[in-house]
Amino acid sequence: MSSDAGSFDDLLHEDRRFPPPAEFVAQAAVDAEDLHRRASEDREAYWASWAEELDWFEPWETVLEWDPPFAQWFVGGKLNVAHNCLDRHLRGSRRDKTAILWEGEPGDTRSFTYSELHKEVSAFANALRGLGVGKGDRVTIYLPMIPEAAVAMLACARIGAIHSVVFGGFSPESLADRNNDAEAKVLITADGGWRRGKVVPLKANADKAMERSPTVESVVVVRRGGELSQQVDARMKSGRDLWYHHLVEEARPECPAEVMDAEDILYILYTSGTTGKPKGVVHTTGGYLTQAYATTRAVFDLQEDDVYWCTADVGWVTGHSYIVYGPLANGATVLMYEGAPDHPDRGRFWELCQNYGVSIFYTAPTAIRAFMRWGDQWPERYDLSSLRLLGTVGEPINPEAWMWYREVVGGERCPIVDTWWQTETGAMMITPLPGHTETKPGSATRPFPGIDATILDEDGDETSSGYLAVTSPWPSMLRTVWGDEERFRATYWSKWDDVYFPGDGAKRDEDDYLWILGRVDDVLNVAGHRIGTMEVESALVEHPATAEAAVVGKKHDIKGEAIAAFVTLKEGRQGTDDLMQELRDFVGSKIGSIAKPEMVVFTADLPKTRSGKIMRRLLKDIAEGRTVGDTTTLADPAVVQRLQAQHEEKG
Ligand code: 7RM
Repeated sequence: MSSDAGSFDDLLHEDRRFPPPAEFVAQAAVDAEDLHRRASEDREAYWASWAEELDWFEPWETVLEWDPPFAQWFVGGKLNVAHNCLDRHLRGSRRDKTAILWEGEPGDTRSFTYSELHKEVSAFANALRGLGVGKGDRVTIYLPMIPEAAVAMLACARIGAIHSVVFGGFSPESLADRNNDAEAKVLITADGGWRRGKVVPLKANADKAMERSPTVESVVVVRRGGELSQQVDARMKSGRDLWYHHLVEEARPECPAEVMDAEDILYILYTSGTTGKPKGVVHTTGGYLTQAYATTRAVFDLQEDDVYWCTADVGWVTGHSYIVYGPLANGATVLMYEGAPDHPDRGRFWELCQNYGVSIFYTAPTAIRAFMRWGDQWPERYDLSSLRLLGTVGEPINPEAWMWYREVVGGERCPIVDTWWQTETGAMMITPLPGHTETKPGSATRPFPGIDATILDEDGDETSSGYLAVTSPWPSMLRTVWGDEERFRATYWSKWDDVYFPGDGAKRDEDDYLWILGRVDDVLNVAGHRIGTMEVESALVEHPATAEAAVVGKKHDIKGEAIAAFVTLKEGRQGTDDLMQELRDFVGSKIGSIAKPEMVVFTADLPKTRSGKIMRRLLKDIAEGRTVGDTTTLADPAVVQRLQAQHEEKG
């Protein structure tokens, strides 16, 4: 687990309570009691009533077919996600409502009304069709946080192509792995993007990835502008690379939306697991959109004139469900920001909130802890009175950060929704409803109406402290792992019979509130990003100096967890500071900067059980400076003593 047990006991003694503010109770976007009642009377009819709020070309015949672990929702129904996010809003006054407000890191701005976005998406969808992309083909999207990221996703959805968005911080190698696993036909990237005043060279990375991406036939390049464009211009490979703006200029702006089955795939999103190879989580169309739509409306209490900002990157699931699909299906005005929160200074987010009149703000605990550390003076310098609701996602939030968020950002008036969910769940699962739920700092409270989540022990019996479990299928659940049904079964459905295992530990308090404690598997959560220990280990052992490597998470004040690597070297190699730096950079180049270990410890041996399993628990104790617990199962207990002495020496 990502934190030590002591703090969880403290959490359960948390007795601060925050009832929903009266304005939220009075004007809530949904009637929470009605939702709960309908969900408990007839769960399927309840979800169907949410689905009915969307536009369907043809109605479904059956709400749910459950053949564990395979669920089909809204069977036989036909719809198109882009149609629901765009065309549906063109009939009335939303036509000229702002869909996307965008600000680049350097301060440049753009915006799209729903009708403008519809036109841009349709033109690009035609362009993709022109490149031979059809229904079911895969398209990789490797873009910065610019409007074209949303346009590209929606254009794929419009023609029934399956997108696979790869976070712009991933390395060329990670990008190539994902291109190959999905057998992508087209790659969409940009000349570059801005991050902390520097250009992220996406096209150069894409070029490297293309050296071993044999299935990719065309590379579409968005001109983000800046000094890089000219260099990129010179390197456009004829017959392969195409400028986005040329394609869109030449394309017709009308493009009929493909009629998709409710169970056709909308996207693949790669996420880290317990092996060295990320999994392609598969989401489909009807159920996914229904739950993304429902939770956006209910959890954010979305009202027509809200300005909504989710600070995630579209490269993560939060960006998929809560920047693009959920908000746009609701006809919301979404703010998108390209860059870092501390550029040009640490007030940037609050300046954006003030300037755009942001009313709903959704971010991650790691960001909140960083803001807290930077000091109250930054938020206090700006007028944040437009904010009315705050959200968090990505990892457990400590009560101290929760209280700071409430007081300093939310002016003690904004309810906080702590939303638990995963790439695999597609949409929020456990969360307060702001006009209904009394909140407690650090608890995600209770399941969303229509979600059956509980806590089970190893044997599948209910307990108040154990593993989080989801006991019934839900509309936006992952359908499989791309190309690896066995892994889908093994990872999520083998712990108990027909019950989903999310990989998190949890506790239930006396009010039946759930407290999510973090991962119980070998998945780290570094600054809200999922990284598999095995992924980092595989990268480390690819370095010629490394013999063996073990990676653990180490508690970190801001990031939640930081990566600690224990490395044994090949005969004749010296564990120097230079090599330490080289290994860190090596992991960065293999996976991406987010995976760079913060701490590298060279050791002659790793602590192993007699059957040869590395005892990561002990390494974690060492990394966090704790006295090492039970070592009786170790093959050679002296290894740990040596490591601990070495660690203490270093301080
Ligand atoms: C949306 C997202 C999923 C993992 C999940 C948890 C952790 C997410 C919360 C949380 C405590 C929360 N997708 N997690 N939200 N833990 N409270 N509100 O983050 O696939 O990248 O990560 O994140 O461990 O399993 S994800």
